[in-house]
Amino acid sequence: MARAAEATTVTKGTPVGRRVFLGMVGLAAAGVVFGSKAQDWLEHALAPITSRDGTGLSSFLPVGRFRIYTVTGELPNKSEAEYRLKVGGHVNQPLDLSFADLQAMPPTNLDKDFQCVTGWRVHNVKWVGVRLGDLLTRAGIKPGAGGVEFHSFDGEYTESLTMDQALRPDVIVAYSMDGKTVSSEHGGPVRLYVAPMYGYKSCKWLDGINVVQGEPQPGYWEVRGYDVDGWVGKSNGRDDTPTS
Ligand SMILES: Nc1nc2c(c(=O)[nH]1)N[C@H]1C(S)=C(S)[C@@H](COP(=O)(O)O)O[C@H]1N2
Ligand SMILES: [Mo]
Repeated sequence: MARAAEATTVTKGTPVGRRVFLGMVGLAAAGVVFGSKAQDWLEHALAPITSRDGTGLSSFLPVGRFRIYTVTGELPNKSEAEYRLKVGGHVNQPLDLSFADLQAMPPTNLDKDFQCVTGWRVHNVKWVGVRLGDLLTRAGIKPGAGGVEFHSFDGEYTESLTMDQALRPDVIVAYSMDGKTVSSEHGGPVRLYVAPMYGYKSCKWLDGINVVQGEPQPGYWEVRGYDVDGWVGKSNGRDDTPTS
């Protein structure tokens, strides 16, 4: 049962790190001084430390639309200027791309839902990015490539897709969300967005794409019991209506 799997993984979640927590307490004080705008931001920022669920930390407070998850307890931060994305492994031409390089490629827009396996869903998020398939084509997939592994600059999170999944038109390397560069809390400046699958497939703070021969390694939550094929409505024992 999905419930049992979630209950098991809860104990393995990592709370927000002490450093981040203390930083937010400092900002709480600032919120008192600077008024409601800072306070709004703060509620949003503090929300992740208020509770935990199956794939991360979440909140009983209204936190706007998304819950912010980070398995390391940190929110890594990279500017657009310092950001790099490496595409390598079983390819003809490894790539080392800047944020501007990504923006110079043909953009793909997806207006779609974002659904976490723990049950929350955000409707109609406006994503812009580069098709993962376009990046892989640019790098040149060598014969025998079976899948793709993703790495995060949080140093811990990983994900994977089969090659068939990776080449779908609704899988993008996203640099914009709801009209702005993907924010640090949402895994920016660049994250993966796998529209047809649960949120855990959408690796935040993406900095590496590794094409492998044969089967890719299962990702962070997959070694902890979640399905590798994370289709919305058709995995993890859930019966959600899939994203349109
Ligand atoms: N690097 C990293 N990526 C991650 C996660 C994470 O903890 N770390 N959590 C995953 C899960 S379970 C979900 S539901 C989404 C949450 O995205 P959000 O924090 O932007 O709401 O990110 C996914 N990608
Ligand atoms: Mo999730």
